[in-house]
Amino acid sequence: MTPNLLILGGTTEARRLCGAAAQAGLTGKVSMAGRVDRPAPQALPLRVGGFGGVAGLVDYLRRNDVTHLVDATHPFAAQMSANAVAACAETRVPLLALTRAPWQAQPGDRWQHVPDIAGAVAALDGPKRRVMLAVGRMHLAEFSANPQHFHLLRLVDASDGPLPLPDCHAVVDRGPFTVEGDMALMRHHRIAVIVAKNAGGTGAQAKIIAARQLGLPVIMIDRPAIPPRRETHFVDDVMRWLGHEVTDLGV
Ligand code: 3Y8
Ligand code: NAP
Repeated sequence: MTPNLLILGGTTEARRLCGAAAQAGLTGKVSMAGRVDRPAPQALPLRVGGFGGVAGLVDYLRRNDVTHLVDATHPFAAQMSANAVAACAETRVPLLALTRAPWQAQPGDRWQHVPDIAGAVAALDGPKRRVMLAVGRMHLAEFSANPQHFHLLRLVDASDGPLPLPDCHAVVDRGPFTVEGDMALMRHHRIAVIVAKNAGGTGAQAKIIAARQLGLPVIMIDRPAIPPRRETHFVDDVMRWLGHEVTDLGV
């Protein structure tokens, strides 16, 4: 059966998979939620916006004769991933997740693991500190529980309204980031602690290496639970799963 692929995207790995699939001449689309103003260009046609829950995704899969679903979303996109498991169980469309291993603490890392955003907020209770919040925009308001801190924020898009934190500075930038750039940012703003999601992969890893080199503590937010599904960390595995013999895909 000639694959008709749907990739749930929004990550570096999803973009690379789109490149491999396009290079192999496969038919398919990549999907994003529409969280940012200008999504990065993708090598497959892009659809943007929610599907409308599990039922909406079931309907989409059927109406578009999707033969294979690859969930290449970010590990914190737990709702999307759970919906994909449920929709593929209902439609029997084969599902494969393209994921990246969580970061593991290395010698020199000063990590404090917390289970979720609320745990990160609680870990910041205490006297004024200079905090780098490298967790995006969607959960900023939760950190207003500690207004005494200075917060350095990094956002993909400039905020269209006042930020929910009284003493903060927002850097508008999208990854992948560099260690040198993140070390300079931390030094310039005299950062004392970094808050990070355990995204894994390389696109957000610069701040973790920068913190290690500067000897700074990291409040590391562990990943949310996702229902079990078939997974791989490798684009080549996905291409083989799609019945495409892997050549030198150069990705
Ligand atoms: C819309 C689509 C590529 C993909 C790039 C990766 C790497 C750079 C690092 C920091 C951490 C953060 C954030 C981050 C990274 C990659 C990858 C990754 C973290 C884009 C993109 C979309 C989003 C959504 C955005 C979230 C936000 C999270 C910023 C594209 C650029 C913090 C996650 O303003 C908002 O509403 C932003 C929302 C979800 C998390 C949040 O809570 O705010 N990603 N990021 C996707 C969609 O609409 O479906 O334009 O590429 C993709 C990327 N962001 O092509 O190389 O693969 O993870 N994204 C985190 O990891 O903590 C930044 O600053 O150090
Ligand atoms: P989420 O909380 O798991 O999803 C919430 C809802 O957003 C989903 O139920 C779905 O709406 C819609 N959605 C999410 N991803 C989608 C996609 N790829 N295509 C179409 N609809 C999607 O997801 P999130 O954490 O907001 O992440 C949204 C997007 O940003 C994902 O593409 C993810 O890969 C990317 N991203 C997220 C993070 C992060 O830190 N969360 C980091 C980097 C990139 P319906 O129920 O209506 O279908």
